[in-house]
Amino acid sequence: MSDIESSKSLVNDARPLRVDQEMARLSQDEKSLLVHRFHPDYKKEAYGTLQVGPNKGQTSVHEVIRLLEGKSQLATKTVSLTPTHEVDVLIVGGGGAGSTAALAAKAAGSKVLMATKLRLGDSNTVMAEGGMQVAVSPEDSPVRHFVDSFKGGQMANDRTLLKTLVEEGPSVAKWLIDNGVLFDREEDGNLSIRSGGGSSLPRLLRCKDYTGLELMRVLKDCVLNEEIEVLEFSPVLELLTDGEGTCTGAVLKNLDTDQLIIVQAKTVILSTGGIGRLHIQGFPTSNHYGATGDALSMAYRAGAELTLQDTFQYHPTGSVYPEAMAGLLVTEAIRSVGAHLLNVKGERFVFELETRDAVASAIIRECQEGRGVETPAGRKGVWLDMPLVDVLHGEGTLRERFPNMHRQFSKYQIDIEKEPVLIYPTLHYQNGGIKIDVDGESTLKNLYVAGEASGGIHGRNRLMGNSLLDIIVYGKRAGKAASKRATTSLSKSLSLKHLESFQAEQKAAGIVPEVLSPMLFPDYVNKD
Ligand code: MEZ
Repeated sequence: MSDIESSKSLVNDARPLRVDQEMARLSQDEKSLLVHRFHPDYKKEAYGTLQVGPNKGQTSVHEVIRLLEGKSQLATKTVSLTPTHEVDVLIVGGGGAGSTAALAAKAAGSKVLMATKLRLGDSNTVMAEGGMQVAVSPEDSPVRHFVDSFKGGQMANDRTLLKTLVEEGPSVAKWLIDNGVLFDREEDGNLSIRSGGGSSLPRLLRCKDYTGLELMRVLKDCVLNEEIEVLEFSPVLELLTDGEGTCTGAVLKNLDTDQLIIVQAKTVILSTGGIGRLHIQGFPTSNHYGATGDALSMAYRAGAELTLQDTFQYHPTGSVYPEAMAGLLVTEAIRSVGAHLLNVKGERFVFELETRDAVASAIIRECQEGRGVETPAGRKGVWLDMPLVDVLHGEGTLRERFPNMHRQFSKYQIDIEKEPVLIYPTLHYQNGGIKIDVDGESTLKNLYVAGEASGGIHGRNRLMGNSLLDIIVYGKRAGKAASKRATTSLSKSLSLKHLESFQAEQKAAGIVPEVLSPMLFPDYVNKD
């Protein structure tokens, strides 16, 4: 029997003995020690210092620095800035945050244009599985939600942003339900809620294991029903400013024709999602192909400050086997209903619902210290014992509650009802991003940001389910505020002066850009 098969047998054989096994929780000191030793955010050699721009002198990982200090897609082009579109609010990004912002801006009376790199809905939102945190149960409260998220975020969260997030949770959940989102319900009709890592009470609303897909189904319908104009396959290459610190529009590219599109906008909302496809420190990712951090580089060049740009979330349970599924998300919700994590000897080594930074660190520790399992492709991982869920909750539970997981693995002849799967942390989320205020406005006037591209809400470690909440709460706030500002905004001149200044700063610092930014697609994508 191969090593992998004999290790799997240890997990299968000991399953009945583990049913009632208690696992000690980490003390705050133990957790801090573990994270500082093993979490990728603390790997010094992965980090460098920004030499130009609003965050000059601060650190981030080399991949993000390369992007921020990259070469503009317009660097060698002479661009005519005569507008082809004139709108009140331009929304960049077609996922959950962008769609919500567009709906809010339209409802507030603005002329809205959405532009998206791929198609409406192609985004990380549709890949969100496990749920959305909202304090709706009688025992719960926004205060409790705040405390859990603040502790989870290593107390680095912007308190005002977080307070607003948790307080507006119940009303946005109602808005989603009113618009048609089918959250799971109990037999008595009440909303069904589940636990997540780092939460003191069950607080997750969910739609089986495809919550984001269900949200996006409804949001997309709403955008289409409202007849909001959407330019698909039209990424933004550069923002436009009046040259005096106010955003006035953007330069887009039609991917079919390669033609540039010039949009004059009274306000712009960036909602282009995260950076998973930068594969920071060589990690695989759970993210969508479009997650190349586009907003970060264009906003940075235009003068918007970033915050917490040095911290990333490595979701503890990314698939590592089969190779074709490397990086794919195995939802935390499976651990929240009892699945165990086990090393090569079939031993549990961490309480599975510690915060993600701690669980990911513990898995990395097991693998670094020789207690991981090696896949045929040479990756390391540990077991996630999914069949235990059916033992704990009754046969058929996995199939009923996690149809997406069941289908994904069965494509490769892996039956999650019968055998454990191999997992390892996968790059999942940028904890930081473009600094915003409570209306989503960045430090560049008239430039708003919503969703994962923004930073501050989640501190140094986001709790499960807070990102689906974030995209709706801050999508709405940014849409509303950008629409209001559009009624008073007078700035109309369109220039790329900020880009020229940034390039001059790069030259003075001796930077030779290594990559095109925004990069738009990872370099391994077949663009045909
Ligand atoms: O918020 C998330 O990242 C999430 C719900 C992920 C998951 O494990 O399902």
